[in-house]
Amino acid sequence: APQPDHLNRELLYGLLDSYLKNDVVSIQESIVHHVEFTLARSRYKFDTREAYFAAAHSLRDRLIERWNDTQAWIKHKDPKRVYYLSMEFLMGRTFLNALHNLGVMQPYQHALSGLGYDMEKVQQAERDAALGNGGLGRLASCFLDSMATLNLPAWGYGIRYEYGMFRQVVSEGFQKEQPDYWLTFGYPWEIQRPHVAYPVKFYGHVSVHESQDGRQNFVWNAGEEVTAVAYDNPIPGFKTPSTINLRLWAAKPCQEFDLEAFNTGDYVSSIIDKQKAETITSVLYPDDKTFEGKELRLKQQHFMVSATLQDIVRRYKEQHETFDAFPEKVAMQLNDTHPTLGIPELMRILMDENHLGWTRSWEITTKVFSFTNHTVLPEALEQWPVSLVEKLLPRHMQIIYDINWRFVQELEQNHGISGDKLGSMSIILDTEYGKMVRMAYLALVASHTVNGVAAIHSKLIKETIFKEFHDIWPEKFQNKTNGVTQRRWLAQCNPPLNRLITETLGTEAWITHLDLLKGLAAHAEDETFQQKWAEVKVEAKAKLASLLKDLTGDDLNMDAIFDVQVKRIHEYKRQFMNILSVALRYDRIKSMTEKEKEEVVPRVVIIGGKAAPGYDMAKRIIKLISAVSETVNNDPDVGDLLKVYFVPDYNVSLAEVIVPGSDLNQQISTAGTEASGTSNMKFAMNGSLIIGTMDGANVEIAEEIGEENMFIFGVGAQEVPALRSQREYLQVDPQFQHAVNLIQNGHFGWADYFSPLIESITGSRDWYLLANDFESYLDAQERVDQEWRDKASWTRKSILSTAGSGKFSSDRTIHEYAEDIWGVEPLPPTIPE
Ligand code: CJB
Repeated sequence: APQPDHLNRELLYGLLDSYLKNDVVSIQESIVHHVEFTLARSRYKFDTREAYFAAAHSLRDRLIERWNDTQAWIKHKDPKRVYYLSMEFLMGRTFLNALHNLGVMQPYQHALSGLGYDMEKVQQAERDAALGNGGLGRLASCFLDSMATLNLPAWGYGIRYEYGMFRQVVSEGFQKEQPDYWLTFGYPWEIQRPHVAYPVKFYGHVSVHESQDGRQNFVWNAGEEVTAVAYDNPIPGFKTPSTINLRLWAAKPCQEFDLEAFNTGDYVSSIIDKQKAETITSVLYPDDKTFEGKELRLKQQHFMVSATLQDIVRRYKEQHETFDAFPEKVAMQLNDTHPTLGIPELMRILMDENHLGWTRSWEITTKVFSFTNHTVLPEALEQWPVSLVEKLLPRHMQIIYDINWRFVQELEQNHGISGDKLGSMSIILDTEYGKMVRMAYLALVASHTVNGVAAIHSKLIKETIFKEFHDIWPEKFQNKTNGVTQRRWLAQCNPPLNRLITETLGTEAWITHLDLLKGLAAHAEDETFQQKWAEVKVEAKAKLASLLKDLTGDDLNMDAIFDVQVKRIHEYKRQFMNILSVALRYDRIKSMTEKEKEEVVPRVVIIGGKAAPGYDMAKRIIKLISAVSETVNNDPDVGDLLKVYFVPDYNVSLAEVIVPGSDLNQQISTAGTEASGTSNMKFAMNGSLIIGTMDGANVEIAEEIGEENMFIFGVGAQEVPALRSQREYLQVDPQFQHAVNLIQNGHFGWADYFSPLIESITGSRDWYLLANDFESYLDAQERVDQEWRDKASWTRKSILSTAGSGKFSSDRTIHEYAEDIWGVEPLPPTIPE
């Protein structure tokens, strides 16, 4: 039990560890206590949702106890800390995760059932915290789980959006977005900290004052000020008392600023005006990989980093007199370029508020930041108009100009760079629409390390988008292949498989040392084990089938391959190619005799994912999937040989059912476009076979589990540029043409509506090379069917998928970040003798 030494250790330690008891009766008492006094309901009458809230509050008490101990201990030891700055954290549900990580699943289950509540139903009452779009946000959440489990002195920082990722409703095949007001009934996992609040400034102008020693002092006279209020979310580690913090900021009107306005007579308007501050954190931008350039988004970014840096600097200064030790005490990871404004903000804080000179400030700044790139897609790269940055953050724009000026000098003087090349590396880009700030370049110049998220991606960024920077600073570049937490994505979401693995390995140590899964390989050929493995898969499939039954009323064919593609809808991910092959499969079945049909391997194709609200093509793809689904599922000639479902509102909680229940998963992006992918890792862990291209982390998954245990197809990343330039001369595969014709000829209706889709894959327009890869994709699909016919062989591959997935634990990823980038060490909270 960690506490500073000067406190009364005996008294404190006496309370800790024994204060909140985890026997069934104590837990029941605490649940009932919260029913009565937190929810103010009667203990004689509360429904399942109230049972959830009361149980959540009871568990929250236990989280707070550990959180307090961990934080006091870290403060006492004052190690180097790492801060993970991210505009997105896609947390999903917390209840089950906290129960598992705290090791109190059993007593809570008994406590609830003793009170008359079913754990499964109680847990379903929780809403997802969906403060992220997709891969990037979910990665941040997996990282928090690993940082806590590895006992790292780490915190996450982000925004407490009031509206998270929109709820997707599909009506007549069209996506409709509905607001996700996830806080309606309160969020029991957060602790509001009204006293942890900072002013955040916007607009205004900069004035220069000469100080007595002749130095220039820059003063930012802001035009608007809002308050950032902290909400803390305890993140428990697994099998360790270590509980770290995710601090999310909410915008509130500033109380003190501009009191004059109230005295001008229009009191009510003044109040209403101030309330506008809250809009800054009202909504998550739902665009995955398209830079939008909205002023409110820039405000959000500055709001997040400004509050965060004030908090970090305040914490540092509490324990240190000077900034000398700052780089030895602080590491900050920028999750993509979204928090890059933290760089000029730290410079501003050091220079303008703490009166350090430029050189000292720059030296400190460049030692603390590192940054992760998550995509090479050009449309995702952030470029803010200088005019907008200048208006919103005038002092920051000056600093960015200064950083760039010195950088350009360095390029000229130390690297002999001049002319066009100088312009192409400049942080400021001159365009016909005016000057832009290239955020990735700013992040690169100021960070000591930049990393990609899978080996192939890290190689590509060095050769393409950041080539010129790699030429001068090769030592800055690293790879950190992504990972996912096996706690959520295997141990918790797939209890039968968890039990089988633990029983087979004779230990549950794999839950913290995922490499141990390779021990399963020795059993891959064992028939009895295969039998057990197959039974576990059937259990998981049954859960997925029941979810689909609830959604559609259909009973699924349990002998079918459950074939899943779930991820954001994007042209580069090629859901379109998937549905084209489904259309073809349908057409083939239609032309078969009853005898021929007996040979068909049945499939259930499941596709899910959200389209960015402004992404027209992606929305048309959803409509196409729905149209094919409508035709296929209602065709008596097809029966249960083929079914197609679009699962609406794909989110973390649905993934926790869909991933374990799949036999096959599709990771079919055009090679070189998917930076890593992380669902591929989750599927592999759960024994689902991958059909995929040599893209992102698929490449490393193939190294680990063996290409022969996957269905690899398609062109390689190195071939893509040449193929793109030859697209118009491609001899299109007749099957591809036939699938396209089916859609074009209105076989699934809506031919006109689908014509932009068809155009997008025709001739020279086919940027993502669907036509090139289609034949080889069909071939891989044929191999899938063949393999399914040999149950033993399929199961063997499924076992080997799980066995080979050990590398893809986010524990491994975080360990590498800690060692190679952050220089932080584990600090396990110790229990005193
Ligand atoms: N990614 O989710 C996003 N959003 C972006 O804006 C850019 C990239 C994804 O990040 C994941 C985590 O690194 C990757 O696995 C995925 O390939 C990438 O698309």
